[in-house]
Amino acid sequence: MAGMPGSGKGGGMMGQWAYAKATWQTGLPLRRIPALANGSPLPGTFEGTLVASPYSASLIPDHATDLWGYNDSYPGPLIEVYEGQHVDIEFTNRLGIDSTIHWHGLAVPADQDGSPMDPVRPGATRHYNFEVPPGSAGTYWYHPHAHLTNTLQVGRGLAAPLIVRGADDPLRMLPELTLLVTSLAVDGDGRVFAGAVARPGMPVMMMGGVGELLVNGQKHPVHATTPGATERWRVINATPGHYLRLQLDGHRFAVVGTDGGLLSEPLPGLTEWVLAPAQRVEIVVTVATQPSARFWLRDLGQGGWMGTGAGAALMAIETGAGPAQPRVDVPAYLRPIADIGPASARQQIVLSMSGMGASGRFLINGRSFDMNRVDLETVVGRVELWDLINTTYMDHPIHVHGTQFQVVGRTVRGLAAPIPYVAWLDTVNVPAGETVTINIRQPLPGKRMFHCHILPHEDAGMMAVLNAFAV
Ligand SMILES: [Cu+2]
Repeated sequence: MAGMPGSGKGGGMMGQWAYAKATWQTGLPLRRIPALANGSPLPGTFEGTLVASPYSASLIPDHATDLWGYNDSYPGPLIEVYEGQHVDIEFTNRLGIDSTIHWHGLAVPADQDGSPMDPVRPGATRHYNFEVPPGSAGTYWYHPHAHLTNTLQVGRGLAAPLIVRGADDPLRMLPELTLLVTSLAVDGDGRVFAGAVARPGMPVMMMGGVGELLVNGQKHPVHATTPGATERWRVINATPGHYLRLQLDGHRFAVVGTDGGLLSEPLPGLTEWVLAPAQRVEIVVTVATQPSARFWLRDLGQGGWMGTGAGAALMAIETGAGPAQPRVDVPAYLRPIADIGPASARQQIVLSMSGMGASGRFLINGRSFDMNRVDLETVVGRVELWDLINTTYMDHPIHVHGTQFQVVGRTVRGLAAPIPYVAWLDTVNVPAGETVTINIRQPLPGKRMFHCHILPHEDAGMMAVLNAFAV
């Protein structure tokens, strides 16, 4: 499969994947994603307006590209809120098909979480209202969660960052970058390659691997910094299904946070980090002290079905003129992460596939998604062990709505593998043939989706309904 998706070479059974790739402008200064304005004068409230609509974007020289965006931007506006704040987002859908906004990773009430059960019809407006949960400071994102069309909607540009800030941030002294990674297949005339976003059937298994990897909507942007600077980067994998294996040329970095915010202690000295589709990571980087140096943030490629195989450059970092910044040490201790166990119930979630080619389906516990069926039941607040059992030959990043969970076990070829650190996640990669065990609880009542976040897999059935009962 190496080099096949988006390689631009036609012919053979994979000819349907060929498109004449656009020549992107590269080397532009890294764009900072503009923040959505808060329309409320009250400090405890955030009020904003989002409109999802088709619009004409300038992505490649001399051609317009028809994207779908929030407020005509790619990526959509950054929402920055505070723990405990009341959020009121007025959302208008001008896409011509049902849409929603899902607040990925935040424990908001089920009827405010943009599930496919609550579609916003074409032309309609609704308000999303929720409190930002205490203790949720971290890096999130928002995107549509409409029935059967998520690959289309996210793949056409509907994705944006959401940052929750807390009152007490041990890393507040560091300058920050938010890096939202998307993939987009655009041809030489500026058109979005339809095969990458809208084709049902067999190709859905590979859709996530099609297209250019972009950072904040740019190909190979340049982040200008200063020699020796220590920075905090929030990286969001907003691709429809591409695993990122992040590496920084000649540098080690510390991971300080995951989906649900900071770790208890930094993981220093890392050379790479795999970020599954929909996951986030916060890293602290101290760049080289030499002036006028240039190096790259790369995706090394995960191989297999959903990766690029070969590595791809994402963003250049330039140190510029000196003098070198003084060294900044990351605190050895960041915040407490409570052990949410012990569990009082256990559930099995089996991931499988049926059929091949255009009739192939992706299944959870033997069934394809039906929003009129409840697949799993829980009780609000009850801690459960979930065994996520992947019987397929592909990895699946499993996302559970409405909560953050902790990985407590992993089984590789029948043997238990160690879990090296405790972290809050809302999306966990379940490697092919392996079992991942999580500790999980739903803090709020209602029906929640859980699903594979390779969006073509989700659209092809790998999603189920969890109902949490209040007691
Ligand atoms: Cu999957």
